[in-house]
Amino acid sequence: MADEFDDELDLNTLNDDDLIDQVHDDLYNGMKDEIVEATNILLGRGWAAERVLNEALVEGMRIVGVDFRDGILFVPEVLLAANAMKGGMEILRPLLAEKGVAPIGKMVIGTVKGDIHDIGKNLVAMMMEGAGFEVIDIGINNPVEKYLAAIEEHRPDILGLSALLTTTMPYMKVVVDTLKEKGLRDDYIVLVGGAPLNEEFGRAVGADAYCRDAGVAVETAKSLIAARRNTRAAI
Ligand code: B1M
Repeated sequence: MADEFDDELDLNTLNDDDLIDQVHDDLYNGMKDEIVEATNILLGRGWAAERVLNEALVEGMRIVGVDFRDGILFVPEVLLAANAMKGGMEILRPLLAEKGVAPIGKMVIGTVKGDIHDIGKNLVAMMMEGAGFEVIDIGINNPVEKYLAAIEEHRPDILGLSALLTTTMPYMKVVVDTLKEKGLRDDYIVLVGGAPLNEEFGRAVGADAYCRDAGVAVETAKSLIAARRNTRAAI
């Protein structure tokens, strides 16, 4: 009698190209155990951690991000994909740290004072990590002092602010204005997001950009960091 597990795909039997395609599919479907297994197989075949990260995991999450942006995937699926990605990242992180592979950028992110919503922020943090950023998540209900302490400690490229309430979103301006008062505003790319915000609000509080969702946050972060580095290189 055929065992029900006979039909399961043995990832070890796939060649590298097929295994990478499978990783993209498994990420898309939020299959954490398979991602962990494939990550270990690729490393076992002599792939460098950075190559596994970029070709397997980051590329897979890029596809997830595109379909999330286009309304093909929804929040629960993206959370599952991000969770699966984390499984692979847990294996790769110490290897990448050993080799000193630089993240493509660093972000401090937190929900503003008075606001305890964190599902969207967590999703942004996970997608940013998936895209190769180092993310320092300072949690919820953050007064401006918490943001200041975090940027002083971690020196990020990006400060991300999240708010879900119409009563807390104005606090983003307090944070940006405090950065200005302290002469720190131009040291950081400030990105804001949250369901009640829009482009106009982002401009009004003095952010560099409003991000409609986690996919947009990743793309915006990448392009603003690249633009900033090009400007610095030209000076
Ligand atoms: Co609250 N809540 N809630 N809530 N809650 C809303 C936001 C609300 C719209 C519900 C409603 O009335 N229809 C309403 C706000 C109304 C308003 O302000 N006009 C509301 C309210 C009123 C409240 C309380 C005041 C209720 C009460 O106690 N009377 C209270 C406030 C507590 C507080 O914060 N002080 C409250 C509490 C809660 C729970 C604790 C029960 C829970 C939060 C659990 C948690 O987060 N751990 C909760 C929830 C779950 C919601 C809803 C249902 C869902 C929010 C969510 O997680 N969405 C929400 C109604 C709704 O939005 N449908 C609601 C999914 C998430 C993935 O989307 O957060 O928008 P979102 O994030 C997106 C983008 O916005 C963007 O990317 C994310 C991913 O694509 N984004 C960023 C977000 N942050 C970003 C940061 C960036 C970039 C992009 O930085 C770079």
